[in-house]
Amino acid sequence: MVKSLRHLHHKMGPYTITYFGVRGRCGAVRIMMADQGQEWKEILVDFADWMKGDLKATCVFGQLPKFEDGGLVLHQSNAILRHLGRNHDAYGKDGKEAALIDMMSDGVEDLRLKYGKMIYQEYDTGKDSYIKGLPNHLDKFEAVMAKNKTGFLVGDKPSFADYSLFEVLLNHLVLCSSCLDTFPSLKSFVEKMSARPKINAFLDSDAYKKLPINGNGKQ
Ligand code: GTB
Repeated sequence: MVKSLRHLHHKMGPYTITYFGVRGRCGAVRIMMADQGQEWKEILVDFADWMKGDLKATCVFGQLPKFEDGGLVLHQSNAILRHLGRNHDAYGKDGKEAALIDMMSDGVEDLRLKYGKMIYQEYDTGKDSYIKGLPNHLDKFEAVMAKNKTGFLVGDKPSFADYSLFEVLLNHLVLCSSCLDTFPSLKSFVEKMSARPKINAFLDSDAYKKLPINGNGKQ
């Protein structure tokens, strides 16, 4: 057992993130690595450099983030989160939990996409109606969180879906500081996740605070 764990550990890292100087699609990845006590290297890419196209040409889907785990090169932020989930035992205790975690992660992705569309395409005209419609999305997560009773979406410890939900909720609290007031389980989830010592230290670091949430300065 000890041997196989050591073997698993040996396969991890060093981790490197290559991304623009924003939280964006790496916010949850960074919070998860911080909470798992994992160190990583950051390569921040200037958008003007990116526009030259050389790095883009090497990216599987022509986009960042790029994540490296030793010789493994990954793109797609949710694939990165799942990989970290497998590496750090944050992907459920069995196949059924893993399936539920996938479901919740896809639900977070749906919310992330709506948020991104509002931020990048219709901030000035769409922000108010987005905030008005938000309870209709948040209540689904509230119901799952309230039903599970452990303080996490699935099982009794954080999964990659929890880190993703936590990060998207932090962004929504910046958009609308009262958005969780009617969702006690989500509010307590954010408070408890924020208070986890390694997350608390990371959220308080310059490395985190210096990065804007989004690439266009809207939040
Ligand atoms: N599904 C992919 C994932 O989850 O990883 C989506 C990745 C994605 O949208 N990447 C964007 C990208 O590479 C950056 S995130 N865009 C460049 C391109 O397509 O050529 C959003 C974003 C936009 C702009 C900045 N910025 O200017 O600093 C930062 C982040």
